[in-house]
Amino acid sequence: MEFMTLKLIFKQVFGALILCSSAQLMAAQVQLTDGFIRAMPPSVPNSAAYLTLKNEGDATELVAVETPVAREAQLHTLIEEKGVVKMRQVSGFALPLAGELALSPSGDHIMLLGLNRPLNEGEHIELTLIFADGSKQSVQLPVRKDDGQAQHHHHNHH
Ligand SMILES: [Cu+2]
Repeated sequence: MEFMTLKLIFKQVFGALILCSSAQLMAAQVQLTDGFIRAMPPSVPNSAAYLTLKNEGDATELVAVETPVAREAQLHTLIEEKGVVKMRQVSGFALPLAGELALSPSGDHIMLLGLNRPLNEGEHIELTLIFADGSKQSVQLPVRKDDGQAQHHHHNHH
């Protein structure tokens, strides 16, 4: 009798655990904590997006990005070759388990190629992030001048 009760409890706990993990799979596990798209002069057809994503789920990878404002969005990294810094396309950016992915002007970034129109400072642009498991998530990023410049400006006292 006691054994049967234990077995029943175990079954219920186990069932609850399975429910939990499948519910987690459905929920958004990646959160945007920061990001912007670099404002460029109207004559420049390309720009770049930078963002910080917090991953609250299993390890995954950002494998593609789509946006209505550009012909193509590529994942780029910066590499140094013979003292020259170059951009190189990569197949994905890793999002470690319970970790963070940070894109910045000094490193990995999302390259926006062939802008349909000039992006105005202050407007918000939609990016669709596509992950290795095929899941998608939309984020809105503001258009603004480079972060470094903004910080520099902040320290400029009148
Ligand atoms: Cu690039």
